This record gives sequence, C-alpha cells and structure tokens, in this order.
Amino acid sequence: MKNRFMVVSGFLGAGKTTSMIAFAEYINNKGGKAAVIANDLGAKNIVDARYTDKQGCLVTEIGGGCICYQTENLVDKLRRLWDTENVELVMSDIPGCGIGALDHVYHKLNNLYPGEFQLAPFLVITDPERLRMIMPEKAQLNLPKDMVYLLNAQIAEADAVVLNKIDLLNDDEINKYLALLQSVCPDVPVFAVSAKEKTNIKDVVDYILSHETKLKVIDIGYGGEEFIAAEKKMSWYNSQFFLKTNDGRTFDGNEFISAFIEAVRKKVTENKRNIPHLKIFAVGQENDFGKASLLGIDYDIEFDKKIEQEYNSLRVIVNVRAACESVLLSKIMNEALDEAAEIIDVYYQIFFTECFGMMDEGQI
Ligand SMILES: Nc1nc2c(ncn2[C@@H]2O[C@H](COP(=O)(O)OP(=O)(O)O)[C@@H](O)[C@H]2O)c(=O)[nH]1
Ligand SMILES: [Mg+2]
Repeated sequence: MKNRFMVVSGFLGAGKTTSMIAFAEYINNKGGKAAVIANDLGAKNIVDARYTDKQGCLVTEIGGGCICYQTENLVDKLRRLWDTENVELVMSDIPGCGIGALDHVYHKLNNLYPGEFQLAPFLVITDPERLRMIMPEKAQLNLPKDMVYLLNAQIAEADAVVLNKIDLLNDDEINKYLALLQSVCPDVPVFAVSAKEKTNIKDVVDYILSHETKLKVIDIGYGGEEFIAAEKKMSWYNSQFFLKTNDGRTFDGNEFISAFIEAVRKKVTENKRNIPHLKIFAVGQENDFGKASLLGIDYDIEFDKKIEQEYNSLRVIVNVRAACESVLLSKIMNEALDEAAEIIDVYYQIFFTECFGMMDEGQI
C-alpha cells in the first residue's frame, strides 16, 4: 500500500483543524490510524498543534512557512510518520490565506517522488459565513475585498469541497450554499458537514480513502496582482506568555481570555481593521486547558473549551491572523495585553513573540 497523504485547504477559521481532528477520530475509532500535520507560517507556538494533541490525535508541527516551500521537510516528516507510527492517512492543512498547494505540494510530490505517495483528493473546507462574500449578495464582512480572490482561488484548487458548520444552518440555507458551491466547482463532489458536531464525517472519510487527486492543472493567478494585493493585507502575530498574580491569589483564566480578546476587538475596530482568526490556548495543570477563537470583529468569542480551574499562574499562547499592517497589529496586541492584565490584576512575562506581514520587507 502506498502512503496516503492529503492537503486540507480553506480560509482562515473555516474549520480545517476541527475537520482534520474529526476525520482522524473517525479513522482511529474504526481501528485505523491517522495523523495530522499542523502547518503554519509562525516559527513555533502553534495553537492548532497543541489543541489537536489535546484532542487525542497524533500531530506533528511544521512551522516557519507553508509546506509549499518546505518539500524536503514535509517528506521527511511524512516518512517518519509512516515508518514509526504506521498511519494510513496523514493530513496537513496550509496557512488559511494560502493558495497554490495543488501545484506546490501535490504536483511537486508527484514529480519529485514519483510513486511514493498516494495523494488523496485535495480537500477544501468552506465556512458558510465567509462564503457570503462570494454569494450573489456579496456580503461585506469588514474584510478587504481582495480576500474574495483568495476564497475563489482556494475553491478552484479543490478535488472535493466541504461545506462545514452546517449545524449553524437550516435545510434551505444548506441547499443554497451547496448549490452555490456546485455552480462554482461543477465537477467536484461537495459534502455538507459539521466538524464540530461530527455530522456526515463518514461520507467525507469514505471518499478520501477511496479516491485520489485528479492533479488538476489550473491557473489560479498565483503570484499575480490580485494575489499580491490580498497577501499584502495579512499579518501574523504569535506569542507565548506567562500570567501570574502578585500575591498568590488565583484568577479565572477564561475571564482573562475574554478581557484580552475584547480589548483586541475594540482596538482593531477603532482602527478599521479586522482579524479573520484569533486563537488563544491557555495551559492549566494536568489536562486542564482552555481554547478560544474569534473569527472577526463582528462575531462572538467562541470557547472550544473553558479552563476548568482557577490558577495563580497560567501559560498562554496567542495566534492572530489579521487584515492589518504588522506594525499596527503589534501595537494593538501589546496594548490589549496590558489592558487585560490590568483588568484581571495579573502581571505577565513574555517568552516569545513574533509579528510580521506576509509581504514585509526584511523578512527572511
Ligand atoms: N458551529 C461550528 N463551529 C465550527 C465548526 N467547525 C469549526 N468550528 C469553529 O470555528 C472556529 C475555527 O475552527 P478551526 O478548525 O480552528 O479553523 P481553521 O482556521 O480553518 O483551522 C473554531 O472556534 C471552531 O470551533 C462547525 O462544524 N460548526
Ligand atoms: Mg487551523
């Protein structure tokens, strides 16, 4: 049996990580074994990798850039997973504003390592809320209009498309979105799932385990004007810090997370920018942890898990993908951390922080 590998693409917050966890769980429960690669542009401290691990999935982290540009590293990790862990499917996401992995991962693997990999259908996860940007109503979601190019280009690469988050939709809405996706990509199957509630996961898994990519050759305008316009708007911020009280008193980490996100939201809104995805992971003792997401300034904070206990110290990891210049984003994040720490009455020590624009000068 050849080694099966699948790329999972899709916009920031569409549910790539949640879907990969659901697929892996389904395969593992049936007595198989699946692994997830959490790929990110940040150097380290990837919330998705920590969260996937806490959900009981075998996970490997590939940081420091898209897997599009680390083929040898990717192949090395894949071989190791197959040799030492004997997995039947490895899935990797790509950073959520990324496009081009059909060429830069699938075609490259196929050309450079002929016969070694069985490439499962190139899967694209879509989020109904963001799809509204490309629906006839062309919803304005406070995201730069350049982002529409990314959404369309991502879908164009798909061998199969997943409409995720159907738990948030009624039947009419589901049909409306399915019709839209089918019209945008008429030759590929479209699945409707809820990765969160694990609805229809079997259908997708059965399909990806029994089909291969078509290795389409398409021009999605990679590197072109629209691509640059969209990528230029994006910045990444990652940090890891430690919170502590002065007097040993305990505090509620969930309150800190909320205060921090609200401070970020306020400042991003004032500056007329947006944050398509902010993730916070807080590590308590033993298996206690908290994880929250914000999918834009107009949405509620989503706690995927709340921290169960109060602590007098807490380690926190923050990942932000913003439609904002990196210098401004960095300032906003620093000020928001100060404000939240003051509200909860804790002090903080930062161990790691990075902030960069996708196209910043001087980046290595
Ligand atoms: N309601 C709902 N929320 C979901 C679903 N899948 C993911 N989410 C939420 O959407 C947010 C982003 O999901 P994530 O998997 O991190 O997206 P990614 O950026 O594409 O990897 C998280 O808060 C998830 O809990 C779903 O099927 N239904
Ligand atoms: Mg993710």
